[in-house]
Amino acid sequence: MLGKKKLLVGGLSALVVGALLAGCPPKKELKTEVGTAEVAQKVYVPPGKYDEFYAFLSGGFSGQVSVYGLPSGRLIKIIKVFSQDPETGYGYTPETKPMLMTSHGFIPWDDTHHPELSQTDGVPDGRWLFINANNVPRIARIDLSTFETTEIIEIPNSAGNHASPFITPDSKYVTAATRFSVPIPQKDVPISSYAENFKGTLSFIKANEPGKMDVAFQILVPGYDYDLAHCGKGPSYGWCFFTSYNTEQAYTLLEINASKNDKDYIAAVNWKRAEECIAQGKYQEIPATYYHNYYDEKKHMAFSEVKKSVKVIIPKDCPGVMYYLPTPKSPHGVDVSPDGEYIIGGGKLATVIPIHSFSKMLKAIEQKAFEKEVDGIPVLKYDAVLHCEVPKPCLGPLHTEFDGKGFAYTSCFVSSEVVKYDYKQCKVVDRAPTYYSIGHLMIPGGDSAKPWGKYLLAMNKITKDRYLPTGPELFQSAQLYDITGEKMQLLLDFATIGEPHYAQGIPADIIMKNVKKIYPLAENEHPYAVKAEKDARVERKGNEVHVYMTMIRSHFVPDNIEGIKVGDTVYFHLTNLEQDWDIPHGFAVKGSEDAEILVMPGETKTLVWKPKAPGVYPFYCTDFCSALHQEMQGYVRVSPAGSNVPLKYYTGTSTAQK
Ligand code: K7E
Ligand code: CUA
Repeated sequence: MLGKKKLLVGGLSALVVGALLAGCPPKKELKTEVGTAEVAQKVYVPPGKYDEFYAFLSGGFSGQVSVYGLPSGRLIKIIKVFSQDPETGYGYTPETKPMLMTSHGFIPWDDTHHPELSQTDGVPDGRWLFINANNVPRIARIDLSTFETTEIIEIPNSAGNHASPFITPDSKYVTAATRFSVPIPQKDVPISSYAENFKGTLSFIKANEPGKMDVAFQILVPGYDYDLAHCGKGPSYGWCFFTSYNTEQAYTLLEINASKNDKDYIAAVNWKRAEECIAQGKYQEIPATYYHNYYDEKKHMAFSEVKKSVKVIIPKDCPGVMYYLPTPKSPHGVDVSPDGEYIIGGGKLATVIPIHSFSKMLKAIEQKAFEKEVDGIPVLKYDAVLHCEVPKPCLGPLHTEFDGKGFAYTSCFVSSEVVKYDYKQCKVVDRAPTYYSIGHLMIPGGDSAKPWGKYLLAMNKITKDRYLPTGPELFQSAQLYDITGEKMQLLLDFATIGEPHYAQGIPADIIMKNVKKIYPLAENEHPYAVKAEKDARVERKGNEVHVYMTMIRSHFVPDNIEGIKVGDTVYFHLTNLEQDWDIPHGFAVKGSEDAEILVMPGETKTLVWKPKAPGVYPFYCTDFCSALHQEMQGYVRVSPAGSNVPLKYYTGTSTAQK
């Protein structure tokens, strides 16, 4: 750990330096420790040489995103998104709390399923990662130069934002849809009035301008469960496809009542047509309250705005905006081939994998090959849109990715395997077991127009006997396969954080070249920033005390503060004056009810503290920043309410006080 930090050991003797380093041997010693130089060579792998890809895995119920290097499977980062993070103070500090504001108030948690990289011309471009929140419907944008969440938009008229945030090839929109149909707008009705009162929405969210995410429009649809999505590309550009189940419209014991129909639907939405209808005024503006939160990287602060209405298209008022494609048995995943022609459904209860043809779909629409209409939405004839059913693939097919060489790979939950097939010929060519119960799978670029197609990552729900037991809960895992040959080859498995659902992968160099190393201090516009130690100060405004504090290896200014009183609210505004890569400082004060904060070079963050009893309280740096990190500490003296101890503060000698 110390190897990468700059050591400030000035005039200390070699012996003292040695002692300071005890427990944190520099890299050279580490190599000898693990054995021969050869072994050490294998342990030390230069980034971008050995790890060819970044993999972004959703955290499921952790609410975050975890980042791994592939093919090593090494965890390199947890990106905080929808859950408060005590490691950094995300969601605790006044700067970041607005990010988690919603129409339901401050929400410190959510359930993330589907990361989706931004694309240019159908290819992941490494600018942003989007991810959905299921429970309180939201979509977040993560900036991949900082690996920080910079924007969150709430989705109104929605519940269970699962078919989200799948992207159009130009990053114009990301999708959102209701997994749970609900009364729209919400009202107090009997649950048994489901068929009459419950509806779904398919939403298109503007995604290509940072800081300007917004609900472009929603389509009001029959009250089914809309499950997953993927958008068309190439010839099918302008369309997005959403699976639905529960066309039975059951509202209790769905495992039986929503599994009756032989086929449910994939909804094919023509969003170009929707744009025309919006332009022609064929929509209703419906009142809806929802939050849009964004992070200003210069002010180092998040802001919220409340939106009040949304444009809703009723399908019968906008003919041609959508069609239903019958698809066997409660489909789950829907995936579009790199050439944009094939739409593969994952019938989780089906015994076949149904593949629809986009060109056949267009022809069927032209010839009006409809079997019926639901609420103004034509249902196309199954045979008229079907390319083929892949025979005897596996049990419980869920999700599909592509290798760019004409093969599709589908995860099969029930039979715990990946099946590889030629999707034009509809012929299975290989299968590989997974350990166990695979959900999603991911090939870098595997849902895009140009898959990189070298590795396949399986994300498994169950590990059973594969790892050391850890009490009642055994974690989830991922497995990496080499898919360059005819046969898939299992390379390794590794533990995951939370329960990853989907993932995205991208070549390392695309991201590496844009990674930000510091926040320039000169650009820091935080209202409580101080850019030099001489400007550090403490100001009282009634019961509020604002501490403008700096941090640099290895001290705080000021590091002694007196004249704080019980009943005060103390705001420690910390600016990290460092301008070197990877030198954060942390801050914690005894008795603080919030998490610590970690302040990046050039950044300002605030910790709020309400001391409850007189005494002297220590504070310290929490991040091992130099050999003298343990010296990076200070004291606050707290006096009784109403005492007349004057406010003073200093660092160094007590004569430096004001
Ligand atoms: Cu299949 Cu939420 Cu995409 Cu889990 S979902 S696996
Ligand atoms: Cu600063 Cu440790």
